[in-house]
Amino acid sequence: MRTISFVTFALLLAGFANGDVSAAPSCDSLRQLRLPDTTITAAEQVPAGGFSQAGAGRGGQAYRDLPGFCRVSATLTPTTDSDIKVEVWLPESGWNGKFQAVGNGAWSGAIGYAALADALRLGYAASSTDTGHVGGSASFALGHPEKLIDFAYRSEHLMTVQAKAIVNAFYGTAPKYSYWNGCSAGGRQALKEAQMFPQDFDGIIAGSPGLDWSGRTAQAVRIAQALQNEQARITASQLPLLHAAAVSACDAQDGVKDGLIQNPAACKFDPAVLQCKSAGAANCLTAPQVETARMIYSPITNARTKRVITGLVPGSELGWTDLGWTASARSTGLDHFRYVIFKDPAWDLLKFNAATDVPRLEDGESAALDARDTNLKPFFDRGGKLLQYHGWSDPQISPLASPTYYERVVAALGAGAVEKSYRLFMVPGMGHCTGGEGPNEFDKIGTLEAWVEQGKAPNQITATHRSGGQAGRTRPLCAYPQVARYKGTGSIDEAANFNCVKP
Ligand SMILES: [Ca+2]
Repeated sequence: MRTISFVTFALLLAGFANGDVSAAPSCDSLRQLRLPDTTITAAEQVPAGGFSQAGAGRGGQAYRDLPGFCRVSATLTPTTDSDIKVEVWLPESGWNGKFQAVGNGAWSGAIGYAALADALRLGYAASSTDTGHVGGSASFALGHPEKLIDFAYRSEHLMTVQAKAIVNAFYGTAPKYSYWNGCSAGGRQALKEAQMFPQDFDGIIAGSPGLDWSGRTAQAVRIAQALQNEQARITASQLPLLHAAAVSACDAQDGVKDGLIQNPAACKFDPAVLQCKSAGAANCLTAPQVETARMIYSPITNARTKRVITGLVPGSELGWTDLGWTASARSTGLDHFRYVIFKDPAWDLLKFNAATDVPRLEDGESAALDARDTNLKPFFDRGGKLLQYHGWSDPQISPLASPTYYERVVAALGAGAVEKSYRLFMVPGMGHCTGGEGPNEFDKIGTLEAWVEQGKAPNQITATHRSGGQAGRTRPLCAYPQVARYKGTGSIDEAANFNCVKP
């Protein structure tokens, strides 16, 4: 038996309830905690500044400022094929009384230490999961349908349930508020939670969500396939040229020439303006390169369901260095077709056929990864708040997927219900989750806390652009569908000189 007796544990809790803080379960004793389908594998006190983690993506130096905490590791096994690793970090002192679950990226397969640390610094009890497998490939899914479900939504939900139980055991009280905070794949997880497990969180941050997960894989594979032809590739040195032309076409539409397109959805830009007039000309694109750019901006329509899978938008070009022939956009898309759709590790990009393969995306296991269900009513009805953001210059995940989903939710539930519970902030000039030319630093968790805990619904959020460590331009981010409009006087680098208005 891996448990302390229930009686012992209940006595410890009773001691805490009577005000005897020293009788609350110590970090050590959490090892004896018994939870369904859960094995606590470690519970150790980490002194202030004492955390370092090989493979955490940053050196120990990045964690020197962490307060002391109780680090709990657990393995969740909801099915015989499940192997879900979870960590729960519990501040030893200064707990803010709240719980924050942090999301993952791409195919994940790793605990998100940097995000856990960010939550801990704010006083949160926090948790993260590896989503049930190790490593960044989808090969885990081959022959393991239960592991794919763990990745799709089960690991995140069960992590949340068990982490709250661990919080309760350690502090002797349940968290006052619980939040999800994730971007990219973590934004997909965020929306899955809101859609499927409305009781898990009081507030959910869905950043740059891969909500049309499967559709995005088709976009990634289509582009990667086209770029097998070297003639079609736009070189890194040509991207600034294309970007300048796109911005030039639409920058002034929003009333301010500031290098930013406030509403790229309304920007009509044809890269043919850059097509070379003669062979060997410089500072121009060849006809195949123009076609590549058009493809990247263009949607794919599912031939069977007629659903439109949106593309990237003008302004995002500087981020196109990673499309198609390297790294993440290609591998996440390729992996989806290999291991989820065709279950064939030898499947190759060259086999992709949009007419026949795209309809497969909305079936079975593939569809289960998407987070496009509009039924947020149970989450809204119990008071849940959803804060979504997406950079317009996201080169990884179509930013148009976010307003498309928002509008579908409005159509399904009505504008009134959405107004009370859901805000989308599109961020001009922001890349994937962060970075880019526009003001892109803003307080997501603080904004959500104020909404959930004090009823202050955010209609605008001030964002800052930082370069070289210096804070520069500020600008309001406006609740969709509003956009920032210059008042006509004062610096265009000061948020106060802008209003949020209907476009
Ligand atoms: Ca502008």
